[in-house]
Amino acid sequence: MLILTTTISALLTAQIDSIQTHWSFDSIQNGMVTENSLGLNGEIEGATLTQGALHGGLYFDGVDDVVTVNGMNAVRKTLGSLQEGTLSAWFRFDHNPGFMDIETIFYLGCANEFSSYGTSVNAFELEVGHFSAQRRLYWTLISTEEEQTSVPYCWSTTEHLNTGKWYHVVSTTSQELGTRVYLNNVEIYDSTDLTWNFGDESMCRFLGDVTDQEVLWFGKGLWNNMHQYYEGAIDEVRVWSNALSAEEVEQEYERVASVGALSISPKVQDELVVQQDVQLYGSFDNIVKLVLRVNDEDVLVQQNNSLESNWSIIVDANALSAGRNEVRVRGFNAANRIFDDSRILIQPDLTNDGVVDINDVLSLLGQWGACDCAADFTGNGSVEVNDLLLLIEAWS
Ligand SMILES: [Ca+2]
Ligand SMILES: [Ca+2]
Ligand SMILES: [Ca+2]
Repeated sequence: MLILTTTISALLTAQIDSIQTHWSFDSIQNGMVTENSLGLNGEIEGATLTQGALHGGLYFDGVDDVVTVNGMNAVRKTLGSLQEGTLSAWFRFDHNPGFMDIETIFYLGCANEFSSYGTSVNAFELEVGHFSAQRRLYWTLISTEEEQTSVPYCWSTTEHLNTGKWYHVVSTTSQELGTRVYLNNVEIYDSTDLTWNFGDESMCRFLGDVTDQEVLWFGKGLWNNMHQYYEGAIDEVRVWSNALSAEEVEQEYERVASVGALSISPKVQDELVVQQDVQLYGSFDNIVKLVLRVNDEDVLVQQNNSLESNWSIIVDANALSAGRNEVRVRGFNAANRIFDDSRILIQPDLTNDGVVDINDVLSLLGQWGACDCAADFTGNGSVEVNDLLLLIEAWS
């Protein structure tokens, strides 16, 4: 036990020492997002606070929103000098890039100079899209020496990613191990899920390889001879000065993926007799998507952008069958983990004609006795006097 504890604390210490920067995007203060380890704070233009992968994140509108890191001298002396390291980010892009269209998550490079291909002349950029690449994710180093633009290093995902969905990407690079890429905590390899467009996995290239470090942006990049803006959300961007191990990548993933909670308010009874639409409500934490499920079928799916700790949702009476319905409210976090709670909603209108009357009583009497049927409102396996009492109480 002692050895284990010592090992864990040694690992933690090693990890903390290696952290360079962390943009949590948890809050915006005076138009700025703070970066606590090196003070590489970002100036917000347009981007707004939204529910991110871990608590607050930034939403970019795809028109003119960007975050620009202040203090490029500090950037150049720290991140900009790294020859080895790790980049990690959570993102959700909401726009499917067209031809010569990109969605840039992270950009370090020149501010306004274009190559003959219409790209930046000098940059390291993490983006979705490319020439006609559509929804593939790229991590690309573009380098121009005098007249010659070259791309020494560029990987992309082989598969297209999806709009409206959160992803976690990590790219590590070191002289010893070359480059390793993880998507949602799964290492992806060349020739199956990863494509090396330029360079290969044995190569080590990092931010120190960008020769022209004029700007560090989130949500903006250079492509097609213009500035291009990101539409969607970005959160928890981190850069380390060393290549994280697979275990450390997992820790970073779990730091976000393990967080979430959802419950229906204890004020809502366990079993409710309902004839009309009913509002369920409760509290939650770190939920990006809410799903209302009635009897194992999803009847409502909605993205959550709110950072409030309370939620509410209307259950449409038409979604309920006669008798007992299991109504489950499921919250998904950015890693697609589910946090949920449920109630039983009892619809007493057995004849499904919008009123509870003598016909429902007759229907109930017709199912009297042991049965697994709609009229067993109490769910005890038989239709008897308690079920009749519930029906009479709901008489309209
Ligand atoms: Ca965050
Ligand atoms: Ca009826
Ligand atoms: Ca019963």
